[in-house]
Amino acid sequence: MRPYGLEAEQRREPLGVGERCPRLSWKLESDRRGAAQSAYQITAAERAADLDDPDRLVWDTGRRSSGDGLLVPWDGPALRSATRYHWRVRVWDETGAQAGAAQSWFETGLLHRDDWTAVWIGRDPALLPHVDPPADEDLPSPPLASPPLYLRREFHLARQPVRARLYATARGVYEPRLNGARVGDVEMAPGWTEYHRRLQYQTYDVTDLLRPGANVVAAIVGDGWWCGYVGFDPRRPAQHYGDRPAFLAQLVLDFADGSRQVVATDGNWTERPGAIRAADLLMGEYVDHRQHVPGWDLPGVAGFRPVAVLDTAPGPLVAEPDHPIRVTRTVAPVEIRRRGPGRYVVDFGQNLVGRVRLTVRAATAGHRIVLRHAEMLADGELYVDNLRRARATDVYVTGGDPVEVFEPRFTYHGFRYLEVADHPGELRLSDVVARVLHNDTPWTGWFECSDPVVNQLQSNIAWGQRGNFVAVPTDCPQRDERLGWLADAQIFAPTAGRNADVSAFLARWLRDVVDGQDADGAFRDVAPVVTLGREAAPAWGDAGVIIPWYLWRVYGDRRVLERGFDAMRAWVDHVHRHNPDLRWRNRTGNSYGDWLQVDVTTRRDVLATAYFAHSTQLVAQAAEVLGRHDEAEQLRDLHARIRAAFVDSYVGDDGTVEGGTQTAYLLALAFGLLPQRLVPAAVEHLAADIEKRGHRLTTGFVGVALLCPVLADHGRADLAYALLHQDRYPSWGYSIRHGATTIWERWDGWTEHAGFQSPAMNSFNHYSLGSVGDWLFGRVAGIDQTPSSVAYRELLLRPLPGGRLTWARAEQETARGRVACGWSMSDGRITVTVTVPPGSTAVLQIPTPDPGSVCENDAPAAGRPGVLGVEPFAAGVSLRLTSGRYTLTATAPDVVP
Ligand code: RAM
Repeated sequence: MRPYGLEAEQRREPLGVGERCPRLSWKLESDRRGAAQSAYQITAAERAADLDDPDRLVWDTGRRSSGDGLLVPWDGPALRSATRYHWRVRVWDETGAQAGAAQSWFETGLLHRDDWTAVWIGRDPALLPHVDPPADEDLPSPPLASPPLYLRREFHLARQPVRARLYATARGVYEPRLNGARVGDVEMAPGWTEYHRRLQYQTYDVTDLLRPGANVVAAIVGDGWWCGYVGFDPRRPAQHYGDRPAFLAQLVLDFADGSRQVVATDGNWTERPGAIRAADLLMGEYVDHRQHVPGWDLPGVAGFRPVAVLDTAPGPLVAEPDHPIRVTRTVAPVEIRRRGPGRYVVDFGQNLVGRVRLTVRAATAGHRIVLRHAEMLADGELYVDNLRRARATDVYVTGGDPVEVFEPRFTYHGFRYLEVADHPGELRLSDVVARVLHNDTPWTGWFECSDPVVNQLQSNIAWGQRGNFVAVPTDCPQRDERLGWLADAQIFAPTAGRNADVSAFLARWLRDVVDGQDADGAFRDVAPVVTLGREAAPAWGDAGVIIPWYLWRVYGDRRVLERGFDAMRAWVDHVHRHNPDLRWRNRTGNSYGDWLQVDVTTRRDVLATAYFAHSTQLVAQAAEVLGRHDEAEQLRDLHARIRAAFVDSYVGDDGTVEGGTQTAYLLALAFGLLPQRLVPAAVEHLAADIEKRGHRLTTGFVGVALLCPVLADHGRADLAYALLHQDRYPSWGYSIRHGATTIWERWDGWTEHAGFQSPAMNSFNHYSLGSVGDWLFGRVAGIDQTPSSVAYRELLLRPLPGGRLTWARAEQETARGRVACGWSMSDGRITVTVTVPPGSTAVLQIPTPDPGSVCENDAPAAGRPGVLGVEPFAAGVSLRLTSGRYTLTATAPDVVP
């Protein structure tokens, strides 16, 4: 058994950790059945070599009895700023024998206020009227503010530093540079947070970019979320944050003799506009290569003007705590069509989020190429109506070089199609490539099955996640919105956590959610808060309870509960205070109901009250985890009373739920609101509604997540599969049949009978309706955990053969290690293969009509190593397993297609 995947604060070898007591984690792997950790020891030192010298350790936990390697908080001496700590973990196995060891490092950021000497710099306000953006019909209207800043500072080094770090951030978005080279690979830094409360700085290792003699540290700074267009607010967002971009950075150089030199932003920096004449997240970027100053970020360049010091207080700086935005892959075009002289439509074959890189050859200077982006085509031309005010247009003016490469920096678009207009020559497939960007959350999940349509669904879900985990979890990436809508995030979080490690990303965004909470305890519909100032709607505000609970359950992140608990509690108290009769009818904000449901209307008070009960129950559970037993007791009592009120007001003696919609039943069943005796009848009513509609759904954002799970958990897997395989409108399959490569916002985004939905709200890349992804992993393949398990400590493996599928399998890199579950059926046998990581146990339920038929290698399963028990359960056999890999077979179940 050996530890691997070592992380500090949920990231591998992070630079610039801001936590005073960072938490260390590792995973385990072993081929041996029953392998488990019984103890660990962590040692840490400032030099890797010192890990072997007990006298030079800065921290030694000694041998600690524990089965977990999950988020162990540093409890050694106080950490120093800007210091690398190497650490090693050693583990002992279940027999008490010493097993493997592994090592890693993390580096602290600037932990103290007075570590910062930098001040905010920007363009001298007196110069602003003299640097107009270019007048061009393809620029956004109303015109953007002044062009991005090109900032530089020359300095001299007597010798080579042994270590150099750049700590930087912007009011705006920035790209750092050193001696003519780009620093790092982070895009759209510093990301988007509730800037008035927290502004993230990034840390870069720049040791290799420096040299003795003259050096230049530089940056380009654009408007970004700080002062560009954000959301659907038509105002320039000076109203949100500020009216002009600014930059703050500190280059810290350490020399072999222990001395230190700091180059920080101050009045000695200089500035001028450069090739990027305008840049905006929604509108696009305008680059005039003729304005490029060669070598502008190298020593000895003239023509720059002094900057102004805009602010001497650094502000609420925090170290970036999660994976930054990066370009994670490129996508080549599948087709280019010429639509007129110099005008081409490029198809990338995939709705994606990022921007294009265009290579232009041998154009004369001053040639103006216009790039527009769209998700869909109409009659072979870009369909851009649904982008609303987002112009998503990039302009590149050639500089006359033999080969020029254009890629915008400070904008991103959601698109599958690109129009290149006024291209000077023949546009070839190799001249253009799409660059995909998003927060670089490590990919941790893989699902596959025998049906290509379901695999396409999984692919669409994954692309929706990539495209919308950009700075914050956004609703959509293309139109003038891109906001951190709370319901979308809570509905999709369980699916997101299957595909990728979203622990640090969501925990960071939750701070924005909490920052947006008002004094009465109400969250807002979006975080960071822009435009939408009212209290959040039911199922929207509840994200502030559901997501922390989710991060605890799936990642074992207790700190997120500790820090979030008061806010969670305040939210439930807020709803309670305004709804003393326990039906949530007051203070429902914009009450969106079951948003974008079809053909039906789920009653808002039914949905709201169900969510009130659900959130109250989760806060009670969180209180229990945190040892706040009295509060837990009160909340359990409140939950029981809300549940009684729900039944009293909305549930009939025959198991009907008020309104009779699929979502009304799903909420009542999923949240456990019905008396047990009424559950079978409620399931029948739900099933009858689906059947009467010819196996079609009516659910919107809220209900859809519950649809397949509730059906499968109540003996109607046949209907869950019928919905999964449905390809008539409305269904997932319908969009796929019509070429969808992402999840659409609306079931009727485009239909044969009505064409495009209203362009006022019609995104083709919205992940909410893709929340079924959790069920693909959790039931179709079968990876789940028992209700009391945390971070997959006790797996619940429940493969569910059904529908057209002959096999399915999933793998997940969990916080403890690799989990796998898959099944296949042939020749009257079902074969199930599972992987249980060291330290975990599993309850594996194999559906089979013949409990005695379960074998491994032709031997009865009972008595095989690692098999702790075999018992019949309703539809098959339940096995208790220790860690290890298993391949079991049994008589195949009868599956009604
Ligand atoms: C839309 C957003 C989002 C949804 C809200 C209610 O504008 O796209 O997805 O949560 O409305």
